[in-house]
Amino acid sequence: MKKQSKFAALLVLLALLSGSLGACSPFDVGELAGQEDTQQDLVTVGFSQLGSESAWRTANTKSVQDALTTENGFFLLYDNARQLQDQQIKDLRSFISQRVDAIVFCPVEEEGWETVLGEAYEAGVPVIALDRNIATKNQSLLAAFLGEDMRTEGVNAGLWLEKTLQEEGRQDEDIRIAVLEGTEGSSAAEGRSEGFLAIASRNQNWHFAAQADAQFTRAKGREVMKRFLSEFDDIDVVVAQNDEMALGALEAIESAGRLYNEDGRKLILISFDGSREALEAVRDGEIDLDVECNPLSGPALRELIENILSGKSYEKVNYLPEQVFTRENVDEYLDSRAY
Ligand code: GZL
Repeated sequence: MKKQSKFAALLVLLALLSGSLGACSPFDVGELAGQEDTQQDLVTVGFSQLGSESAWRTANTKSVQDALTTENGFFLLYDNARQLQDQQIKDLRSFISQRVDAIVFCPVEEEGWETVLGEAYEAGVPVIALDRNIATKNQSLLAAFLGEDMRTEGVNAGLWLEKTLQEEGRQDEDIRIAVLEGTEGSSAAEGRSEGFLAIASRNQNWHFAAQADAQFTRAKGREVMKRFLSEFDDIDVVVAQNDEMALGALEAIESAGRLYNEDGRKLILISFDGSREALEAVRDGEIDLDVECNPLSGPALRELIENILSGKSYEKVNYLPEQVFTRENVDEYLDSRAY
């Protein structure tokens, strides 16, 4: 498309320079011209990924890269912002200056995007929020959202715990809950907390003994859980807002010998994502519930971009299918787990 002519011209110029400097150019101008032609047929997408903090994130990045290939008609510019919102804002400005056809980003936090998204809007570049969403009143700043319904994930975790405690006859027992929260200000952490709280608030016997940001990482999950265990000797439930933190917490719990209390009652461990490694812990009776959060959004993202750019109708808000995993159903899904 029009935007690639500038990029292709640069390629031709570089090739001519390398030719005139006597360097052996890896391709002649003719070949480049061919590349220039194909370059112009590709849809250029700028993709700002928030980081690589979890198996979930790695699978999400791969899903996008596998869908937005040159064979599928895309030229993908990719950047990993390493959990830094300032870097993501720089990424978006760089994509705008390169006049890409569309921008996709996984916003590391909900707030702080109005200015740069306003610049994209003025430049006529549609922006899709992927995976996580932003908190803005001006919904025209985003062409669309494609991701997961984090609040429903939190509600599903709360409903499962409520049902499980009732089945165990513990609906009136004091239940002490520790929460390992994801990145502060992220829609994933906010949504899961809000959904779980909606159920917790109707169970007066549930008490939040401790909660802390463990940044969606295994190391922080282990570190924070170790601290919780040293401060509290009566935690009944741990809610980890992703598998990495749950697996880190499990290491700390098991090394402290606290997976079962002195009465032989198991500490209930709830997680989110549904990664293979965590589902193996569900199968082994260590994690009790894993609420799926689907990272494989590449194919749906490709269709959404094509619809936006071709003027076809499309949904502004798009959720991926998700379910919950327990010991009762995990075996039928474990082997086919893509991540
Ligand atoms: C959720 C996603 C979260 C995952 C974590 O959609 O943003 O970020 O639950 C990841 O594993 O770090």
